[in-house]
Amino acid sequence: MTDYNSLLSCQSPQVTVIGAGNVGRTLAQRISEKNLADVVLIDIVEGLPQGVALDLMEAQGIELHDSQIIGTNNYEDTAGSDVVVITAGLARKPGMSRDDLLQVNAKIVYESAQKAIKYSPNAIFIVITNPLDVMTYLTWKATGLPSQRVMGMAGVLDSSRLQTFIAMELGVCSADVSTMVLGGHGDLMLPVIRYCTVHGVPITELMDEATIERLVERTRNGGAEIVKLLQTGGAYYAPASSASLMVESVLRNQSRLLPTAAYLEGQYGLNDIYLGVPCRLGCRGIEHILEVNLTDAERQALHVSAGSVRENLNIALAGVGLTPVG
Ligand code: TXD
Repeated sequence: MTDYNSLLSCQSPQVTVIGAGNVGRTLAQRISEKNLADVVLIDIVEGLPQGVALDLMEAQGIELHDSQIIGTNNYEDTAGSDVVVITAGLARKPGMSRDDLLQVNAKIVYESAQKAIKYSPNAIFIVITNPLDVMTYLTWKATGLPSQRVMGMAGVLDSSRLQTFIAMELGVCSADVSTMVLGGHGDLMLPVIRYCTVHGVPITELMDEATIERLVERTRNGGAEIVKLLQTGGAYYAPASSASLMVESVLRNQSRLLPTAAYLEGQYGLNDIYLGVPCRLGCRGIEHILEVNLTDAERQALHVSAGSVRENLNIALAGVGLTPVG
């Protein structure tokens, strides 16, 4: 007789979110409400992740999802996760740049990644903590995973911000606007205007140069604009949506082509660095890095952005006792 019980796997996918602050808790909400996975929310502050998880669970019957959400201060409870998202660290205060967070967050992220990999050796890691490209590299080092299994979220957010600004300027639906922002998640990020379209129509045919430049500047300052308005803390709704898109592409093996901080080994003429480039994301993590054609000026801008990431990377590596890269 067939043993039907043995055929059933009762295991839902599990995502650990490290850091139960604004981004982490909003991401837990997005993941659960989309029914993507069960969520383990972990934080260093006692009671915080437990309280947030309970609050989210108390909406389950209204939001009608099946995800279990638990909060904990103990890495043992994160065991067997399919995806680990790192949001732990300090957020920006008004007047602070992303790079000001470097030293403190380096230690937090490096140690969190080391603890998480112990209990979830098969996980794919998605890093959110700033400065993003540097923290993603540290996570790769800390976990010892193949680079395809470690990635950073920033390009989806930066592209989504530019998408929003173009849609607002033209009075069209954001869904019809397609944008591409590459490079580091900092003031030197590279919005590639030639690849931005409204339903296939290049935006250069719809807006003059000065308008495009204004929207590009607003994108570069997109995080700071919100920090200034909020006064305490930074953006978290759009960052959480961006991260949940990446989690979804991995868990559902969707092969979405998303700008992702990926480890480069010669692509775009860059080596041994994590930087934002278009990637196909699926169940194995980064399944392909797409090398789009860049003009000389765009390529140079990407390399300048990489140079600034590398400077911070070397400071961060030294801070956690690792050898700087060339
Ligand atoms: O595009 C992007 N990558 C980003 C990055 C977009 C938005 C925010 N970005 C960065 O994410 C931001 O600059 C911060 O570095 C992180 C988290 O931002 P968030 O707004 O969520 O910060 P909070 O609300 O201060 O939450 C951080 C939480 C808080 O609850 C701390 O107690 C916790 O992190 N924390 C820790 N958790 C676990 N383990 C350790 N060691 C730890 N230290 C702090």
